[in-house]
Amino acid sequence: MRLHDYPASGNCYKVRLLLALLDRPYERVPTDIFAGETLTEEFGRLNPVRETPVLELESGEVIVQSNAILWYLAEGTEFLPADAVGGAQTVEWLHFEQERIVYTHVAPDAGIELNTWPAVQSWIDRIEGLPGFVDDYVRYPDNARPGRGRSIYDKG
Ligand SMILES: N[C@@H](CCC(=O)N[C@@H](CS)C(=O)NCC(=O)O)C(=O)O
Repeated sequence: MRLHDYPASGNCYKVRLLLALLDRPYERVPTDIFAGETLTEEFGRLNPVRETPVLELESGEVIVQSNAILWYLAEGTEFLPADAVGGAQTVEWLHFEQERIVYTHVAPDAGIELNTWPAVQSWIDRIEGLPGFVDDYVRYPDNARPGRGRSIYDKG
């Protein structure tokens, strides 16, 4: 598997985290979203929306949208309950995360005080205690500032 990945993206971090928790090998393809690397023809063929993460499977199939990638990877593991309520609660969490959190590290910037959300904090504590947990999320570099780079947000 090949993951097209931006280190400072919470959406990419979620995928790296699940891959680490599942101990799945993969090739990481660093993609600087603020250096125009999502604006190339090659990247546009992978994901016409020009966003990371993108997961390329060995079969050649491509999965985009971080939560779709998480769902694919989690299938058949303890991270995706097989029962209807568990599945519904997983979808609930994935939507809540995209709407309000975009992984925990950026939540303070999104105006949410995580420590006032006991369910979120207990989720973080549980995940951080799992074997294989990695925290390789990095802060946005300088070229992410408005006017400094080339991305879908700022074509320069
Ligand atoms: N809903 C999408 C959002 C993906 C997204 O916004 N990706 C950002 C990084 S977090 C990106 O690659 N942006 C491309 C750009 O800035 O050019 C997902 O969850 O995968």
